[in-house]
Amino acid sequence: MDTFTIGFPRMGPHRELKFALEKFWKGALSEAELLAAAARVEEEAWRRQRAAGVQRVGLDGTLYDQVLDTIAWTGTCPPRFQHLSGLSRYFAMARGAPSAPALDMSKFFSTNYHCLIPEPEAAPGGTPAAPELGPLLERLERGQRALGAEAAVPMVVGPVTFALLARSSPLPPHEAVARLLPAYCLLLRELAQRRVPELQLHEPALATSQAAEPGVRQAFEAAYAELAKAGVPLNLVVPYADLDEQVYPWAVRLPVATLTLDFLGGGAGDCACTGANRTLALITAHGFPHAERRLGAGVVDGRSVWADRDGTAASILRALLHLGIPPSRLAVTSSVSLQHLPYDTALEGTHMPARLEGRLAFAVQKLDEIVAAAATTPNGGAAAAGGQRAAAAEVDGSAAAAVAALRALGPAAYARSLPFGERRGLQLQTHAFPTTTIGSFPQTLEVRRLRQKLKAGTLSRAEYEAAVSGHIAHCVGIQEGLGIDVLVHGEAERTDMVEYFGEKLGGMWFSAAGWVQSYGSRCVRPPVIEGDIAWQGPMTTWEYKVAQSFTSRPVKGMLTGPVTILNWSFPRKDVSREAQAAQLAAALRAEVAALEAEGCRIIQVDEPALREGLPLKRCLWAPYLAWAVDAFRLATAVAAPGTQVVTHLCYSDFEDILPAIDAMDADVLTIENARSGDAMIKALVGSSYGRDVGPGVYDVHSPEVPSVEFIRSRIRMFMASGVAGGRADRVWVNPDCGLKTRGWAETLASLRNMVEAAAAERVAAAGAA
Ligand code: THG
Ligand code: ZN
Repeated sequence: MDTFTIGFPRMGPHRELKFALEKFWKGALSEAELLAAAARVEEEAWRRQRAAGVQRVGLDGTLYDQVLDTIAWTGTCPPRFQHLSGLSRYFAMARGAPSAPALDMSKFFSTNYHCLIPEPEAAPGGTPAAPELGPLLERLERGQRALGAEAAVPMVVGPVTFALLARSSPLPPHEAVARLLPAYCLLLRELAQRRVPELQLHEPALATSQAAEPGVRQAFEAAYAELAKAGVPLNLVVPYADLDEQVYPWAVRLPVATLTLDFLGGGAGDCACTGANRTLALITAHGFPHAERRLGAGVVDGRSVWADRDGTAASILRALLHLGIPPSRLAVTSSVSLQHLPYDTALEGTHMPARLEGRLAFAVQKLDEIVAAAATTPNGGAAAAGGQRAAAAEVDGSAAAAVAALRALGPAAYARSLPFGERRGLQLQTHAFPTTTIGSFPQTLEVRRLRQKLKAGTLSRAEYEAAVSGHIAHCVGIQEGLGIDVLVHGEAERTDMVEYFGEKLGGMWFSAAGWVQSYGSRCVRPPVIEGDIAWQGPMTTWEYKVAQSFTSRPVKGMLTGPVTILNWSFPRKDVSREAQAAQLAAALRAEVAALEAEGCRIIQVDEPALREGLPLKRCLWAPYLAWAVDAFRLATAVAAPGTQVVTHLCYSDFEDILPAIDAMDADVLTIENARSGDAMIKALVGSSYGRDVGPGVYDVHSPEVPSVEFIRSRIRMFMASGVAGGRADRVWVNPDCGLKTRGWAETLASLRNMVEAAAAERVAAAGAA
């Protein structure tokens, strides 16, 4: 069996590309220096893959995002950037330029990676400009030099996925795709002259429910018929999920040389143990036309950091061999691009605890798994490194007992003791248009240094706490001075909303160097859930108490919800995600109770990642949403009826999961709103949702300070819409989230206007009443 790769971490082992990019943006690095740094990172990654024994290396690499690259090379740059050129245009599309706001960003399928959203229809006349193949061909040349022509495989986002990512397109899919085809055909003509073994076309859209729509099938069939004519062998790569039952039969007949399928992914972060992936079952039921197509078998788990010690990859390959697919027609790869994994476990050095030694596999280790799996024979071979131990034995803890204990809590644990209509009157009463913020305040260099010094041991815990108290006092004082109604402590002690809790909970491990690209130069270090989650004592009560001691106004408790912690972590493989969410929920439930015991009467539990956990297939949404909502309810229902439970959602559109949001039964829903054009307001008004709402009144990420009049117009719009039953005391006035990314000066100016606007509307409403 051959081996190939479909993507690798792009930042470099030490995030070299991140630092080069950020220097370049600051003007401290020339364009040539940036390109040289990027080339070094790419070429090191390719060489590592080849050195591991991979036969064909997908030439992954991007300065920001592969979808942005596709916008650039297909000539579909929107007109507002067309006065720019080259790299300044490229980065302007990602980051914005004066009078040319950046492209929208969105979660890439079911991952925590964000891509930019194309706007191909915005091209003048809808026709793309001339393709710009320079950077792509230059990368290919470097790849061929580094690896030899037979091992260097160019990769691009496929035309249908690219067209469907452009959500606003008014065109039917096949027309949208047809406009892009000339660019792809030109690329193929160029590649035909450059001795490439094949072109990888990544089409995750083929694994979504949308692929079952007739228009999308038509788009795929027309596009691939056209692309096949160029004579370059095509490898159609379909990561992130299995194919729909109706899609599989026609998808395997698309005229490509290799069809690469994901044998492991179902929902986000799903592991093989959930059985959600049906690729093997589809091949068993419908066969695979191996005489005409090679099967790229994505059997090494590209979404999980756990090593394949139970030999899952080999057992899938063995099953394929038994189905009669000859080894010469099988090629082994990862289920999804390895870009979603940290680079190399070896970088952890002595930070890696003995108990995890050999049990984790980051991208470099996954290469060994790919190569080892390719040695599988029908009756053996490729016993996974470490033998045939069952995955269940991999993790300590008594998961089954823990899950049983949670079940034993019974339905009462999932329901507030009074319905909203009865409990709302027992909760905080303020006045019309109460004001608050979403939680974080500016994270200055000084605050970040404090945390670093504590970690490095150059600051004692007492000194650290004294300094953090000072920051909290400052933050509370500012909010009092501004006249905000419900205060927050400002989160000076938190780096990341998941990391902070993960470090305090039992059962989670944090790598030292396990960075994963989130978007552009930004990275996250997702924790590894390695055992049963345990609440080991209060995590946030100290900060709450400090903040409350400085004010007589109510201070909100601030927690990250169970679903978000799960979705931004690497889950364990021996227990379902549902069970892990329930364990996290039980831990957060203890924290909610601890905050209440300290007198906290408003508790916010953020769930920004609720939506990204949705499986790609709509038919799998309901079970996911059921346990996700249950986890939130388990975490929060312990609150007394007089305690107000707030939740906060952002980063995506929630219109299509409103019933689930309603079922969370939070007393207040705050939502990022400014950039979504009030879509959520309209959807809420049209739904049965009847509780308090706090739509962001201004976009925190814009450098402009919103005027009082602007914010008043937002409040009037909310009231006119009839959201929250048109009750002014249930329409909260808050900014969007993300104040931690801003400076104090703009934060103060904006919040001052926000409070003034709420006060003015309050007076106006009282006058009208
Ligand atoms: N935490 C986690 N995942 C997330 C977010 C988060 N995923 C979605 C969204 N938020 C992604 N947004 C960001 C925003 C900023 C950064 C990363 C993801 C960021 N990272 C620093 C960097 O790359 O320099 C990390 C530096 C550090 O922590 O030392 O700025 O909020 N888990
Ligand atoms: Zn948010």
